[in-house]
Amino acid sequence: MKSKPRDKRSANGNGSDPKVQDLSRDVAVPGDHLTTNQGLRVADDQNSLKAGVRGPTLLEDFHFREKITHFDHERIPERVVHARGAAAHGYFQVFEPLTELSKAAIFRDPSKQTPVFVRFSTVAGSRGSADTPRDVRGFAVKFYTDDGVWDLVGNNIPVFFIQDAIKFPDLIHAVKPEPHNEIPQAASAHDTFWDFVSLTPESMHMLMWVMSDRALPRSFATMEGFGIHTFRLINAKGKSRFVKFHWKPVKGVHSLVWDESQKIAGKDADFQRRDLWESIERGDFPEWELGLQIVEERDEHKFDFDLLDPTKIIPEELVPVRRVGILVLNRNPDNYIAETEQVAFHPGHIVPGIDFSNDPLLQGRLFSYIDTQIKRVGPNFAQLPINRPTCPFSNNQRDAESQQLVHKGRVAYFPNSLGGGCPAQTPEGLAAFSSFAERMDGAKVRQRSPSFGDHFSQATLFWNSMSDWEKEHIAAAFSFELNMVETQTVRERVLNELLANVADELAEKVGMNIGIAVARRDPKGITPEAAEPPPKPKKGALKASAALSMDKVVSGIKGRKVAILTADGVDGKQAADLKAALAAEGALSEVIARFAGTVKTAAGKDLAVERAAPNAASVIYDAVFVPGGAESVEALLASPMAVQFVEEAYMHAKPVAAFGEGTQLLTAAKVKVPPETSRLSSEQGVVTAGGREFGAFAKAFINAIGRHRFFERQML
Ligand code: HDE
Repeated sequence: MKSKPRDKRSANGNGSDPKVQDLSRDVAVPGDHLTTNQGLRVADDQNSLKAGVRGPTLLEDFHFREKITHFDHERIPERVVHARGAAAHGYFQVFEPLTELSKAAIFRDPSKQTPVFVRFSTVAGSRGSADTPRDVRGFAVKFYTDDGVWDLVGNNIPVFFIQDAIKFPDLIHAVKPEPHNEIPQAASAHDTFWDFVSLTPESMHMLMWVMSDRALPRSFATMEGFGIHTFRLINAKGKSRFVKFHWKPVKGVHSLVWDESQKIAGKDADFQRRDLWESIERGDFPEWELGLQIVEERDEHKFDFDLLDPTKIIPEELVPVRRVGILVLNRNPDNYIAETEQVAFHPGHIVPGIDFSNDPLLQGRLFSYIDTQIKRVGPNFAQLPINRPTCPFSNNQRDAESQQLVHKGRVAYFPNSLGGGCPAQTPEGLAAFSSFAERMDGAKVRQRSPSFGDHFSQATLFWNSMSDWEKEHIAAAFSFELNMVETQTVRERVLNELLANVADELAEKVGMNIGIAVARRDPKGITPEAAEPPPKPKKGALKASAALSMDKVVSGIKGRKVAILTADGVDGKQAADLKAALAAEGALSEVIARFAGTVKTAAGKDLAVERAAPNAASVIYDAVFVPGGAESVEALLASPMAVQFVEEAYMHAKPVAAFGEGTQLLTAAKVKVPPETSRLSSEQGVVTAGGREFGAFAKAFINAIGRHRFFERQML
């Protein structure tokens, strides 16, 4: 039955003006009086009701029971994966109309800011785990568009471990803490993970990324994001093109190093969520550009990999990334559980103008996420403020736990005449979603396409695209993980059946570190586990892809944090001048001294101490500066903590700077300083000077911080 919809506005289930996109709806502000949940004013919230001042508590105490039982139920079940997360509100804005590519409302109007909520996460650790393990990071974006909610639920790595969703429970069981003793927390360095991946060669490309420093981002703001799967964009004429989504961080891609990541887990387990929170609080908003790689339908089969295979990237040399819009995170959540925990992402939350491909991993996800949200948050998860669309919504779904809406009337079915035919269907061609009418013809099979069979070429491409220091870090990561594996056959299998098929150099390096000689390779290059020999890369295939390396990334220093080591007698002007120079670039600095309070400068003034040394650690800073002042430097030289601070920062390849007498502390920390320390020198991130050159010195130090790390120091 066809009938016209009534006034669209009244179709909005929550009765609010659908034009107002205010995501702070339902924020509860404390009232003047403490009451029970029933509104009864409470006279005493300090003492439970007892039979006599020293007597037992009475069951009759309804206020006590309501308060405690509610407390007992405060947690919702943590996510089975991606449990540890942090999130923020913001907006997305397209640079120019993309109507030739997609009819999605979000891509139409460059003057429009579409609200978003973005949640970042680690995968393996539980909710209370540290922020910095070696792990993939989730990068999930909820767009509240005019046509409905669109979720782009991606990661910071562009490929995945498996090709078919049916393997996901196996992968996760293997990587999570082992079931008999719940060890290790938030780590892949254990037998079950390596056992599984060694028998699953399709994981090889992803393993390369996870063993690289990509799995140790410096902050959420300095990591890339990827939709991973191939999706479709559909324009108003119904034309479909394939697309891969990218998020390119405006602050550049920067990472930590492994030793540092492990130490941060102890020194500041909240390192990345703190960085996100604080940067938004001070107005330094994290930003990413949305990139699209577009492939015309007719080009679907022109690559030597399958576009539907989620273990493959499209190298940027083959299809450039077109930057089409900006994502800005500018508001912290008001409440962690209500927003960051209860946000419910689902790749099946899609809008007209975007559609799925047949990637078997994506297809499986379309089932999994709605199921998990119903279990985790409840069948009415979509009604919660953080999940609710900002456009009108109305349907005949009813009842279930925690129903938030009071549906009026007796009509909860379609078609109907008693409700005037409402809510009515939207004819195709308007803002309704209709699936792309892809032609399908196939036998019902449980099979992998042979075009998914090459598990090694792109792993080799990744290796070949790395700089020397990146290769060292990757080999060290494989070695670290395998040295934690107790089962010799698993270690051997990873080395001989995975790594040896990627690059001899990698296998040799890892083999040496783990004390196993690389077995002679099968001359046909066939891995014993693979059903089919891996197809040889086509002639003229790409040898390396520059976009995969983090080596040459230079960026502004906004948000970087510099430690300034001081004691009484410090040259206060140098400390203050450097702080000002850093602040002018948007960087942060902290004066550190043995005790909180102040230090006396050489000029007899008070300099505020911003962090006491026991609360500081080199690993939570990006660079270190030692100002001059003979008395101050003498005190620092006598402090093993101060010497170790510089030594460790240097070991982690960070910029290290000292002025005047400050250079003595660098020498004590075994930092190579030039023989003539009074002249400006800036070599491999070690910046020293004396005399009158402070301005040039500060500039050189700022340039060095923009390089982030100087790993070539370790390669010398
Ligand atoms: Fe997920 N994934 N996943 N995943 N995933 C979940 O949903 C799942 C996959 C990703 O911040 C769960 O709400 C299956 C790929 C992110 O809330 C669950 C498969 C990618 C987040 C789930 C995958 C992701 C999740 C757990 C294989 C990158 C966190 C809790 C087919 C493109 C979202 C939840 C947030 C969360 C299932 C593979 C990204 C169980 C079955 C590939 C960023 O539904």
